Amino acid sequence: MTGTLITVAPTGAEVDKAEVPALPVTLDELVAAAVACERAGASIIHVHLRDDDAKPTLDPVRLRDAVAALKDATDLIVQLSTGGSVRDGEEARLAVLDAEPDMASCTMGTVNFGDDVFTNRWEFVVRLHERMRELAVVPEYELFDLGHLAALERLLDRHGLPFGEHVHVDFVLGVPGGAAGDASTVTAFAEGVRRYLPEGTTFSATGIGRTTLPVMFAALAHGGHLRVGMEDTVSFARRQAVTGNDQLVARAAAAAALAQRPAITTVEARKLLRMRDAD
Ligand code: KMH
Ligand code: ZN
Repeated sequence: MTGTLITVAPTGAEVDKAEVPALPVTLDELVAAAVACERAGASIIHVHLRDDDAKPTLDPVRLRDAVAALKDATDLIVQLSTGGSVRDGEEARLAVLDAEPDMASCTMGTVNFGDDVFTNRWEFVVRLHERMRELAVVPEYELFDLGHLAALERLLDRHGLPFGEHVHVDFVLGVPGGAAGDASTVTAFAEGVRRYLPEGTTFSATGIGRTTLPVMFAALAHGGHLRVGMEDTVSFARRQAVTGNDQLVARAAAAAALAQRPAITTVEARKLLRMRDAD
């Protein structure tokens, strides 16, 4: 068993800056958060951008600028979200890949998302998977429901392995409309990975809102990796707001160290995920 890969998802598309002033939304805030999170133990940053009004955007120039700025200031693996917000269209989401990130997310199916629907048609998932391979971008397959495991098995069976031939998935648990964020659900997903996905598949897990801690501890117990960040939770403890993304990363790193699987470095993470610049 390896150490723990920690991904930080600092911003997301849903949290309102006006309600959560600590949310990083400008490029300067994003880079400052990234630097602090790398210091605290993160090796991947999962990026959503905001516009000048702090609303979600997939603007191609902003995406390129963000990739460059993050690479300039940190050694973090830059993973762009192709999920965007529930209002983004397929072409704009696919065009995210043109910003040449190291990694990108690829959600394995449509899921109810609170009062909205996060749409991921099969044909669109296939296009994302194939375009990422063409561009040597490593996917992180996002699983919001158990059925997404079977969808990923089908994708790999029909369309082949991703770039690098290593499969990495992330369980996104506790979304209202998706799989629950509790220990037994993490167990079901971890067993599903072993049953349906290629040997050596790695997984991380994140729990939305108050499911953060049970999901974190269960993922560590199953030898999994961790994703944390203000995309997923803005509350550190009961009646205690998160002060910054690095606070969540530091807590995840401390839990990983207690589990005898300390946070791995960005160099180790690149090797684990078979990235194009792993050596
Ligand atoms: N914002 C959600 C609708 C991803 O980044 O790939 C989708 C999401 C998943 O956050
Ligand atoms: Zn996201």
